[in-house]
Amino acid sequence: APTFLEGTDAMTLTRYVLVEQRRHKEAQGDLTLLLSAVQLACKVIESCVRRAGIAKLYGLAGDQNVQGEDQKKLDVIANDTFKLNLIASEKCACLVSEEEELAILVDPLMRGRYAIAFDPLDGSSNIDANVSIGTIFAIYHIENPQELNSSEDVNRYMLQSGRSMVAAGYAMYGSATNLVFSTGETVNGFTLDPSLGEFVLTHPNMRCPRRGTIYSINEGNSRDWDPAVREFVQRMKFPETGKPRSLRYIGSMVADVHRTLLYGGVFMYPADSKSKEGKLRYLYEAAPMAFLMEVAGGRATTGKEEILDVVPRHIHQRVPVFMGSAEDIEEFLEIARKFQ
Ligand code: AHM
Ligand code: MG
Repeated sequence: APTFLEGTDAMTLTRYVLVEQRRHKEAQGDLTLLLSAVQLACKVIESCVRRAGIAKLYGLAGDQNVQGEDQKKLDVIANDTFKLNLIASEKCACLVSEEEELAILVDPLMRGRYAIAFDPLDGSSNIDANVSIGTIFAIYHIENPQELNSSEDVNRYMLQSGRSMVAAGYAMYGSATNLVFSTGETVNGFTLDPSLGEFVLTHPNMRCPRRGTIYSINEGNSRDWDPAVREFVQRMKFPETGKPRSLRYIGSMVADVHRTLLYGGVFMYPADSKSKEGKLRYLYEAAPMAFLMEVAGGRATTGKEEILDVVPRHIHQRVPVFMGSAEDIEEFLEIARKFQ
C-alpha cells in the first residue's frame, strides 16, 4: 500500500470489540456499547488533560471529595464526563465513582444490565506537573437491574469480590494515551493515534514477565512499614544473589501498574501503622488492576489473600496492594508468612 495509507487498516478498539462480540454467540452487544461509551469518555478526558495548561484547567476546584481530599478541576471534569457518557449509553444500572460518596442509581428508563466502578482521574497529585495520570474502571454484570431501588441497594450489590468482574481496564494519559482492557481471556493494549482519534491495537496479549528487576513503593512511608515489607524491600536492595533491583515510583497507580505489566517487577502500596488498610481503594483501583494483572499471568495480593477474593465492606474501602511478576510476589509472600 502507498505509505500514506500505512496503518490506516489497523485493528482499532471499536473493531476489536465488535469482532469479540461476534465470537461470543450469546452476546447481545450491550458490553460493546458500554465499552464504546467508556472509550469516548476516555478520549474526552484525554483531550481535556492535553489542553489543561492552555485552557486553565489546572489547580483546585474548591471542593473536597468523599475521602476528604481536595478536588482538582480535572478530577471534577473527568468524573462528570464518565458519568454522562455511561448513563447515556443506557447500559448501566449503577455507577460507583471515587469522587462520589454514594453509588449512583440510573433512572429505570435508562437502565442497562451492567454496574461500573471507576476512578475518573487517578494520580491527582501528578496532574499539575504533567506527569502520567489515568482512568480506571471495573465492570460487573447485574442479573436483575430493576430490583435496585435505592442507593443503599446499590451499595449492598457492589459489595462482592472482584472475581465476579466481567471486564476491567484503564486509560493512561502519558507521553502517549493507552487504553488497556480485558474481558478475562487476554489483556490487550491500544494506543490512541491522535491523527485518527482512534485507539489502535499496539500491545496484543500483554503478559507480565515472571520475574522483574524493579520494585515500586513510596519509600517515604518506610518509618511506618511492618517488618515483612521492610525485609522484602531490604532484599530488593541487598539481594543474596544477583544485582540489586531498580526503584521506580511515579505515584500514579495507572502508570506504575502499566510499567509493571510491561517490564515486570512489583508495585506495592502496603498498609502501615498510620494507614491500617493501606491507601488504594478496592472497587475502582485495586480490584480492576488485580483482574488485569491475573489475566496477564501476574499476581495481586493483600499479603493475606488474593486481591480478587476480598469482599469489600463498603464501596470506598481501601486494601493493601502488592502486585506484579508471579515469582516476585511469591518471594514477598514467603516473607509475609514468616511474620503472620
Ligand atoms: P488518587 O486517587 O487521589 O489520585 O490517589 C491514588 C494514588 C495512586 O494513583 C497512587 O498509586 C497513590 O495514590 C500514590 O500515593 P502516595 O502519594 O501516597 O505515594
Ligand atoms: Mg485514585
